[in-house]
Amino acid sequence: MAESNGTGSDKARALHGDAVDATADTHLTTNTGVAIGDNHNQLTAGDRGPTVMEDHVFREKMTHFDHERIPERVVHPRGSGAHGFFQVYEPLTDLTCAAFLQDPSVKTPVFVRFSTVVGFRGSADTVRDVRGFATKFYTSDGNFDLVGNNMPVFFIQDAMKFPDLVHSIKPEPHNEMPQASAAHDTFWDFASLMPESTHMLLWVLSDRAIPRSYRMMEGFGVHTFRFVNAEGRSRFVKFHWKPLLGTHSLVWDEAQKLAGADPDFHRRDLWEAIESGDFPEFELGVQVIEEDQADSFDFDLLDATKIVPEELVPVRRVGKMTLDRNPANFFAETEQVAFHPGHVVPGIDFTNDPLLQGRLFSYVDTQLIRLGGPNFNEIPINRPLVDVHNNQRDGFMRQTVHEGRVSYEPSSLGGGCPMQAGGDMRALRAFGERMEGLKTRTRSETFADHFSQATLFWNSQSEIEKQHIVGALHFELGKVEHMHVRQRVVDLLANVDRDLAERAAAGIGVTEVTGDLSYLDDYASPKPNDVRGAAAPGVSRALSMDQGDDGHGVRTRKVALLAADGFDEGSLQAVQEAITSGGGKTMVIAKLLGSVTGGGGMSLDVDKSHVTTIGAEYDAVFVCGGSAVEHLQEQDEVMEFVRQAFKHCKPIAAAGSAVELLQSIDRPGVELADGDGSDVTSSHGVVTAGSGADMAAFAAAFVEAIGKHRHWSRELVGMVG
Ligand code: HDE
Repeated sequence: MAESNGTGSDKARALHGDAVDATADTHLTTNTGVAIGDNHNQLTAGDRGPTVMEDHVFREKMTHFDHERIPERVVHPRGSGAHGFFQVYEPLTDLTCAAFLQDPSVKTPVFVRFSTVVGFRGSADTVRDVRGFATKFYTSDGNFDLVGNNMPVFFIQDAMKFPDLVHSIKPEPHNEMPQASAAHDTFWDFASLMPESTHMLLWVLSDRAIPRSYRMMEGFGVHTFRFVNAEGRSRFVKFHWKPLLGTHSLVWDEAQKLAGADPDFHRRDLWEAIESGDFPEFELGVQVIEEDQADSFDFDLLDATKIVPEELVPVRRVGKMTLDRNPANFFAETEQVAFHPGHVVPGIDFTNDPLLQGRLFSYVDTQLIRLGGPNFNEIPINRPLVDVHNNQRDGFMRQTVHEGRVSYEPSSLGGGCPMQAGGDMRALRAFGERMEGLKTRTRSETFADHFSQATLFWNSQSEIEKQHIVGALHFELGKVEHMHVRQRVVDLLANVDRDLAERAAAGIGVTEVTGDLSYLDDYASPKPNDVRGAAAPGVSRALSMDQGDDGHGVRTRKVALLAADGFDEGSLQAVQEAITSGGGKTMVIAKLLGSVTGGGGMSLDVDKSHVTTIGAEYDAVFVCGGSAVEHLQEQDEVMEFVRQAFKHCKPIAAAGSAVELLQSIDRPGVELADGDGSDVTSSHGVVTAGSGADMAAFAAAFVEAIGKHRHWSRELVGMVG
């Protein structure tokens, strides 16, 4: 067996065989390698005459261009990829024989593609949506794809409903609107007729659906899988990814603004982080469940609308993935990568989750149309690092040249090779699960509790998170034209929590909250069970993102320094020093590009002008002091920048004369330091200091405020709405 003992660059080396330096110092050629003398003019009959048929150089160029596009993914078309590697912390031999989970010294190369689900390939990154989190591990036993999402549950229980779900959420077929949004009639019509979607709806309405960064979101395998060890012993497993930068989100208003100002916000964030050496890291977590333990749960492990609460089965962190290299070519790698939940390796196996079972069909099928035939695993990004030997032959675009006359097995002519892996060899062998029952098209009764975990999720949210969910409902349902659909959603939600339903109803003109689901009878919709899960819903802390200071400080955070000529150098330098030494980044923003000069003559390069950036692109704002304040106060863009930062609950800092600028923003309830004094004051994430204060202490207080990500107290006490 070939042992992968390499690093993420193994895949780079493997890809390198196909790589071409696009700017090599050479001349243009045709696809057959013949030098092209003129790349500007067609071959014509006379210099003002028509093109002659003979011009095969033109035809080759134009034909290739005309065929450049391949179909985008039917779901998840918009995505961004990155290379990296994975290392297990300690051998997991007792749980699984998967080769990449045995040896902590082995770095298994990976390629990850993050995505939104609904929007087209050119849609904005920051829309409200589930995020795909798909990882291809190039292991020494072949490729393992963990094709997950950033939410642990799904809308439906059976793959049979997937085309309906996707048709309902995609732009409506008559006018192809809206783009990349669930906020329209067909989605909520469908969802309210599918009560099994309720739990997932709450996740999608939560801020998890508008992540701050791909680097700051969790990932989940969603389905229950199996770990199988060398003795053939099986246990259930749920896969998790835990971002080392913590789980953080944008706020809705900011997400909408970013969709306009920088539709590539998440793609750029990922790209720039990797380029600057801030490699995103995620720990792989597993929840391992013994078969008999599963029987004691009040939900069915095969039901993808359910989580296994972390309080019930803790997540064990078993290894770490580091993304350390950007793709060299978007199309070749990110667009052509083909994931498939069926790509498992010995030691990992499926369960009978009917959603997973359906996916096992869909992914290969979709690659056949998207990548044009059955040879897509020969595309460099999809090729395993180990050799491929089988008797599959031919088909469009076959690359491999199989030598010899044998393409069948068994054969004596080929010396019996390639043969089946023998009993003592590492090979895929389906776990021998005992099966019995009638062939039937029915939903198991154990799938019928659609609300308990939705209630658990709601109860586990902080008040601010609840407010955001209600706000999202007002937006989503506010866009729904049919009143009876709004009413149905409210009644569905009343089965989760009365308060939730009433708060939702209040913003969308629904006056009565009944909780009556009898309308489902008219549509043969799957009925929820009358009997809720036996355990009381309670609270699961892991479901809330709002856990106070997450201890990640300013690492990789982007801080705007609003500057103008005459800025105070001492406070600016203290802030710059504190942020960069904590691993954050500062960006100087001024009215015009070029440079600004400080009160003491210091020159500062301007990174962005107000024409090219908006406040939503930064995690925090520092307003420069000194005589710069007089200029800054006159600039509408500056005042708007600070107002937006306040509204989005971001940390804001100002010292000395800049405190005056904050005063003019007029936020009653926020305490500000006396600009002429020597105190440092932190109030609702606004950090101010007098000109006589210790600037290092001021900068440290700002860093602490940034570490908290957002200061929701502003929303809680009604300073912003
Ligand atoms: Fe997918 N899904 N999916 N899905 N999915 C695809 O495959 C499908 C589901 C997920 O970055 C498609 O190559 C069915 C759950 C990701 O390339 C397609 C069902 C989860 C990606 C497909 C589901 C996912 C896809 C479209 C219900 C989380 C993007 C293009 C039974 C666990 C992968 C493609 C990438 C992509 C089918 C539900 C994750 C059509 C039938 C649940 C991350 O095959």
